[in-house]
Amino acid sequence: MTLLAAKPQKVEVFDIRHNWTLTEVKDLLEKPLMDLLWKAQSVHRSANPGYKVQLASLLSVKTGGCSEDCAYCPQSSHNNSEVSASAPLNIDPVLDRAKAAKAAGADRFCMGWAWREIRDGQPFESMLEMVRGVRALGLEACVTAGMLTDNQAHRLAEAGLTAYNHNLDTSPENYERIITTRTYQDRLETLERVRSAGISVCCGGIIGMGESLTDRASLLRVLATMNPHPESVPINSLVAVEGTPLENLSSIDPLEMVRMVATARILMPKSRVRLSAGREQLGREAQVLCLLAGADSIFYGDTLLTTSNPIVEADRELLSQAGVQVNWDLTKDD
Ligand code: SAM
Ligand code: DTB
Ligand code: SF4
Repeated sequence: MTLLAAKPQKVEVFDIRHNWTLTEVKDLLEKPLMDLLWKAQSVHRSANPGYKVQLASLLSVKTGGCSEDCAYCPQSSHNNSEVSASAPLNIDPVLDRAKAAKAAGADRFCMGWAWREIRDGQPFESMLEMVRGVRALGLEACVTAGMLTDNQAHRLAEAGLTAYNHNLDTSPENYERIITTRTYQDRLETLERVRSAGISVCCGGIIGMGESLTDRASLLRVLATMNPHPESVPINSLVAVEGTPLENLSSIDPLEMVRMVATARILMPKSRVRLSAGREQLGREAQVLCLLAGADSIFYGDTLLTTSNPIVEADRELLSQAGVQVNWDLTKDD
């Protein structure tokens, strides 16, 4: 008779919860850093084994001249940055950029329009064509273009759109200090339309805009009490652009980014937590700590929308030094 050794039970160290309280989130954000990192690591390794990092490339299809008054944004016509309104890119140049992103190893191609909302008409038809083209290349496609209608969301879904990015940016309490031309509720309703159309939700925010720790906790609580959680959660730190009302804010302490990422990972174990704008200010070691804390996606490519991002060679080196896998065999399907 052969005795079989008892199979070790896999211990799950995470819960998918949608009832996080503000106090719980604040307690996580304020934990001793070593304890926070340990917890985030345990959750991440258990929920997403394999340390795979998704590479998302960004392209601004329609730049500048936006009617919203987002205080951080160089593309708002209310601000006096050097970014001016330009005509949208045509379909072919966008698809050429998508091909180049694929050749450089990107998994997802994200396209941005500096619009308050999508309007029906030729630019929207072109957006649909771009989505179909990106998908035909075998890349995930993401669009960020402001508010949309149910019908537009369904048409984007039909075109094969993988995800729609629409950020909450900050807490409900801090929101009116940052944007006055649309409400938090408008944003939540846009996200609901995206979700109902069967498109993955990409939703996160920005730190370093003068918000309190409670504001950061409150933003994370709104995200983590969504059911389901957003499939992607971009965590940006403010890129303070000259000519915007926030131009004089100083950079955050990089460890605050680490804390934000770690807390997002614990709250939303299976979401992709994307280390987004502001990586140039973070430095190599802080970025590695963010990966350790559970960041499993980055924006990859020399530019974000209108500002710069680390060059791809530097990112390749960073990821290889960190020993994480980039993502040609991704198993997540967000
Ligand atoms: N107009 C669309 C919208 O607002 O949804 C799409 C483009 S908008 C530029 C996308 C997101 O980029 C914003 O919601 C914000 O979170 C982020 N963002 C814009 N400017 C930024 C900055 N200077 N620093 C950090 N994040 C920024
Ligand atoms: C997100 O959360 N960050 C990206 C993407 N989604 C669209 C945009 C960052 C923009 C940073 C400022 C700029 O380059 O204009
Ligand atoms: Fe317009 Fe989006 Fe910039 Fe706000 S963040 S000003 S909506 S482009």
